[in-house]
Amino acid sequence: MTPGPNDLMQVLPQFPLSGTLHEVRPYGSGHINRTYLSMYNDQGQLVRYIHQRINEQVFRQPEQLMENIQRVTAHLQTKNPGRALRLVSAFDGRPYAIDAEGGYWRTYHYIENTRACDMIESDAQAQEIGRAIGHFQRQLADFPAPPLHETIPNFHNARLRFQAFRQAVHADPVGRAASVQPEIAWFSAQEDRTSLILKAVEAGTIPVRITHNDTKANNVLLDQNTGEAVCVIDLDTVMPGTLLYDFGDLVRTATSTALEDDPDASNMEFHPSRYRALYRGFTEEAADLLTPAERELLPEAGRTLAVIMGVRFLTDYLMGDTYYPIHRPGHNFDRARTQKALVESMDSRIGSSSYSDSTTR
Ligand code: ADP
Ligand code: GN1
Ligand code: MG
Repeated sequence: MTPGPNDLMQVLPQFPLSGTLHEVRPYGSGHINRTYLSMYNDQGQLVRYIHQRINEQVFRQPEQLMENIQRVTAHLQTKNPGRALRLVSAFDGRPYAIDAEGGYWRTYHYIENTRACDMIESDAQAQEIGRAIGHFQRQLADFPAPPLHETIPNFHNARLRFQAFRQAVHADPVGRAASVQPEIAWFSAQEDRTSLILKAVEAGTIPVRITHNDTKANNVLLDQNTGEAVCVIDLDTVMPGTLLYDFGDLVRTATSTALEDDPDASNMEFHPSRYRALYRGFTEEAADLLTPAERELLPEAGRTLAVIMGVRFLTDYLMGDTYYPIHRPGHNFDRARTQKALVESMDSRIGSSSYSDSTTR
């Protein structure tokens, strides 16, 4: 048996898991939660689970968060039992367990024969991922009251993200602002355009629905053999939002030609045929949900999310890397630069006004 970290080893006995523990290891490339894979031997059968330590710096109300996830997974189970995330409740019936330091842990059944792609490799994959998120939207369209908790208030609020960015530039707590002036100037110039969707939400011209809010490509698991989308994961930010943000984060991550943290931003371009495939997949499922006002803003969505994420990465760089984990100096700055390069590539291919007509035909 390979021992895991102490805090995880403490909570495993609180869950009804099958058989004897064989191995535990860190898993996946998510930024926010600490994720582990465990393998159990149940009378010769391998049974796997995913365990996650909830990041309480990011999710301040873990019990509310888990209430949301319990409700959402239960709802998705009624729609498609074979293809929805399944929580394992603790012996005491709660959807989480607490370790000796007060840390919250949850357990999911591992979804076998799937993989999460950090970078999309084909138009077919982009189409599948678009379809999966469109389908997810449909499945949540009849989600029953009461409303879900807002696990991160104002998560995609461009105005507040730019405000935090300006404060970071001004405070410059680790003395990095002087060396990144061109990027500060470039992102600062994006604020008005990046606020278009927010303004439409505030004006009530586009509807607030239940959305995923973190639809980066690696949050859709694909069948290892067929490439078909099997399951949408990472449900921490499922809460009221706009479908445009979900489509936008798909565009940001599924139409890019480089990893989000590529140290050479010149590798990052917008890939038009991936966009067309993604749009096809998404609208195959979600076309009849879209209102005319949402359709009109859909072409702004990818650009909006890429700028918002770039601003968040650059803010974190300026603040001394307190939110996103980094694995090398300048990691967050590299992430910000790829987002800038992606937007510049979108603009240069399509013209700065819109990439709707030229890309969806
Ligand atoms: P984070 O919020 O840190 O991104 P995720 O919930 O996305 O955490 O999980 C991190 C990674 O773990 C995913 O990208 C995926 O590779 C893997 N993963 C999570 N849940 C499952 C599951 N139920 N089955 C298989 N793999 C999973
Ligand atoms: C985080 O959890 P993960 O790695 O899927 C972040 C997203 C960012 C993304 C950038 C709760 O997503 O908003 O787009 O990193 N999630 C949270 O890679 O902040
Ligand atoms: Mg994730």
